Amino acid sequence: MLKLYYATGTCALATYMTLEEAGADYTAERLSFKDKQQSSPDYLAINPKGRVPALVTDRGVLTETPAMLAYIAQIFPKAKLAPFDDPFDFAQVQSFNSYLCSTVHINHAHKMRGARWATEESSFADMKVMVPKTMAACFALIEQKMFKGPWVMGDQFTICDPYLHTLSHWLEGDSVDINATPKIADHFKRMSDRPAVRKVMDAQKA
Ligand SMILES: N[C@@H](CCC(=O)N[C@@H](CS)C(=O)NCC(=O)O)C(=O)O
Repeated sequence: MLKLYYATGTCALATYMTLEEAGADYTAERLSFKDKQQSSPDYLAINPKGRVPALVTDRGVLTETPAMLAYIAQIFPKAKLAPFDDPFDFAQVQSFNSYLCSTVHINHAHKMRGARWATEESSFADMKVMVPKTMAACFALIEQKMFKGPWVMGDQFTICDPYLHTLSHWLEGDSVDINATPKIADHFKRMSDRPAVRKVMDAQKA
């Protein structure tokens, strides 16, 4: 059985929601960032990167959200979470998720994780100032150039949707008004009503 390691409010929720959408048989274990469980020897033995998500499979541990989402879509083909029959369409899915992973997520991380890139307090403060600007710019680009509607990739719900929804949750804390991007605001509402998403959000509160 699959086992997901996650933490509340993190990018790992995209994988959690995707497991639910796929109807997967899995367990989920929550780590406490407050207690720095992601850096504990036990967890580092599972994921030496010290980050969530990590997905334990019968073939070994997977990390990196875009890889995990594509894996889940492939092992649960009946859920039709990615267009594997069309190389170009699937490349667009990967392109979108790679942008979230490599650009949007990294911009957001400059608010809390400045110590990854600098040592001076003034550098941390400077990085934090940029977060509302860089996040707003990324979401404006997604809204205007990438989001097809009604789902990210058009009519078909894909692994891009839980991932976008997860990062959309960060906007308020990053002082970005989601209503400045009406298509993404509407996507956020529709995603929030999905049973899979509700289940994951409720599990976080438990
Ligand atoms: N590229 C990774 C990023 C994973 C990542 O940075 N996760 C954050 C939570 S959103 C984390 O575990 N942070 C803990 C830390 O930095 O100590 C992915 O997309 O899966």
